[in-house]
Amino acid sequence: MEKLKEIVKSFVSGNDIHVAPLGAGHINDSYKVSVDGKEFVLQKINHTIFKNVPELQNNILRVTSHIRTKLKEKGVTDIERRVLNLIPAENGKYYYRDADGNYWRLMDFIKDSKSFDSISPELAEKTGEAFGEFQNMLADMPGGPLYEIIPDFHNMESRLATFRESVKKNLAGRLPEVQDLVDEIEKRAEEMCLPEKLHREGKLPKRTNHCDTKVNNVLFDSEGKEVLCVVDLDTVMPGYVLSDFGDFMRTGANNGREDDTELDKVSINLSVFEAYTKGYLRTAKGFLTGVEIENLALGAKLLTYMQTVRFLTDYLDGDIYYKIKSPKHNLERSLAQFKLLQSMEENYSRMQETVRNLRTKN
Ligand code: GN1
Ligand code: MG
Repeated sequence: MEKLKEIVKSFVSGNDIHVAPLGAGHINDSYKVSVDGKEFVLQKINHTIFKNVPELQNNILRVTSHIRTKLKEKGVTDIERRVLNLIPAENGKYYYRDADGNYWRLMDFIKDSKSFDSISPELAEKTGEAFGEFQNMLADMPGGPLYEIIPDFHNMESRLATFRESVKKNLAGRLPEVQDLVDEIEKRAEEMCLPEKLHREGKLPKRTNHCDTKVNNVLFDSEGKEVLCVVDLDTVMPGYVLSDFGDFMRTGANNGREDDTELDKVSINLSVFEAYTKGYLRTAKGFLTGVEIENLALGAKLLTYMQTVRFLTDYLDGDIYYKIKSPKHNLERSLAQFKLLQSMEENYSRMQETVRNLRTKN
């Protein structure tokens, strides 16, 4: 803890410094800090995943500065609770590199807030509204596209290319066991690469995406009623809006768990789908193009398919990317995601109809 206090001092000066572990993130290590009574969050940035920390911090700085400008224009008064605030280090940079080569950042702690790990239609609607407003505020961010912090992160063509390499190499010798699933993936490959094709044809734009649109990345006030702000901005980068929409549906509109082995429990929750779409379109409709709206439901299938492919790739590679809790965990995850995909396929016309209906209402 003494070492951590020294790191804190490279950002802010003070006498009475306290540091305690915070939360249970899988990627970065977080601490709650208090300096002479003022509260902060200190994070050690995982630079194995986020290889270019200066660009990472610059992305976050651009996004938060632009949102702050927008909030001021709207006359919002409690701005410090509505957007993350990075604190510069004494060297003027928004990160600090310690003697061991670790990267650190400090931001203000948002008081009296909470996040949710489970979902209801009511919560889904508010979450949709929050992510829609997030994209809406960033739609006119100056300075060109953000740095692509994980290249081709949600690019299906490139995910399939990696997957096919893994099938070919069959490093862990698991191919025979999963051949049926490989075939199912290949059957859908063309449909799932449609967004990349539309983009090349100039019909589908890239915008600023959040790229981790889980419900627990939205902070609510302490009563859980009102949205305060969107957090976890590490993966903000250029992408298709259908990706952010789809990743919420993949994680939030599932009646089962991401790695459920009881596949009967895994299916699309259409009430959550509808509620999120309603909230999302309310705030995002103003800037979305027709093609973007028409492909939202495809985004739900696409992100679920992508995750089926990513988990299976890791299983074929011998479990090198995702942490696993049992030897077949990646296969179980992949099968559960595939089950969710099948359920979305069965309900696809209803999902599309929901989007179409809500597009004209609100
Ligand atoms: C990873 O660690 P977490 O849950 O925030 C992954 C996402 C996947 C998700 C699947 C940087 O996110 O893309 O959808 O696992 N993040 C990265 O559970 O690869
Ligand atoms: Mg995350």
